[in-house]
Amino acid sequence: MSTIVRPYGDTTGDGMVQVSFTLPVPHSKVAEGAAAQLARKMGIDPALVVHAKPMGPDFTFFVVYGRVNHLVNLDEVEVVERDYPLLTPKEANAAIKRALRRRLVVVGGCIGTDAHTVGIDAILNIKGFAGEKGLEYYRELKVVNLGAQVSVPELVERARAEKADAVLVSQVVTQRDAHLLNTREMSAAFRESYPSDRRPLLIVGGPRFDEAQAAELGVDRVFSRGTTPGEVASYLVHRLTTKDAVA
Ligand code: B12
Repeated sequence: MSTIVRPYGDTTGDGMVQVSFTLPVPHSKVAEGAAAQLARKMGIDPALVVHAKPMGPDFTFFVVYGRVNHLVNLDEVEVVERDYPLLTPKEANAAIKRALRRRLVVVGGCIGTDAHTVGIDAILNIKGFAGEKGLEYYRELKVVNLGAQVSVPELVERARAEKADAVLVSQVVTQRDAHLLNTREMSAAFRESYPSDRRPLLIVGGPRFDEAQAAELGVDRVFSRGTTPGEVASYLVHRLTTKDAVA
């Protein structure tokens, strides 16, 4: 397989892409021209405005279809690969029992003003996600789900009270980088309140996080869209029951 690729539209390697955006301009010929100009500046040439819809009196939504001339080198793509084995719930339970001789405690919730609980519930609640049961299903995991809009002091206090091994935080709203600011506030609060060798594992998740951002956010791991409970359980087991796990 070639490591140099281009987008596929009508024929292999023709470079065709489709983008959508909104401009703060009432719908008109000028607005459509502006959309085409923006697309050309983005490297789409020729750029065809295939859809334009007024969004109220002052805005227009566009879909533009056209050719990009850029190439992508797969060898230069950087991603965070899973560096731990995927376990079944049975294997995860057995590993926890063997290593800890007690249940592993997980405290989770949405911090800040974020009320999008569907994501954290998909990971924690027994009903799970994508055909996998959530962490509540694991016999050797004790799950404390604090739900929506948990303040950072409240999260730290509850983590201490429960003697949490891991804290799982969800952030879905990204307006004004709220997810990044809240995560940094949370990780700083845990560092302040625990000696470094006693701090629980800090895990953050949400659809718009970049998995490569863990270090700069001060957390141990970032999970993004499409995460399944089994991946999270396997990571917890790897980090909290394996002596050679990378810190
Ligand atoms: C459902 C929903 C709501 C519901 C939430 C109900 C609930 N109890 O959660 C309600 C109606 C309350 C709502 C309200 C709002 N919403 Co809303 N909402 C959505 C919607 C449609 C779906 C989100 C969802 O449930 N996804 C399904 C779950 C399973 O996916 P997920 O969250 O990505 O989770 C997965 C992974 O990310 C990961 N994950 C997530 N968290 C964690 C945590 C850990 C520890 C781990 C390991 C993994 C993990 O695992 C999950 C499973 O794979 C999205 C749009 C969309 N299609 O995504 C908008 C969306 C998120 N909402 C949005 C907005 C703006 C709002 C409001 C501000 C609207 C308003 N003006 O009032 C309010 C904010 C309320 C608040 N205080 O937070 C915007 C956010 C934009 C942005 N850039 O920030 C979105 C993107 C819609 C949009 N396109 O504008 N919303």
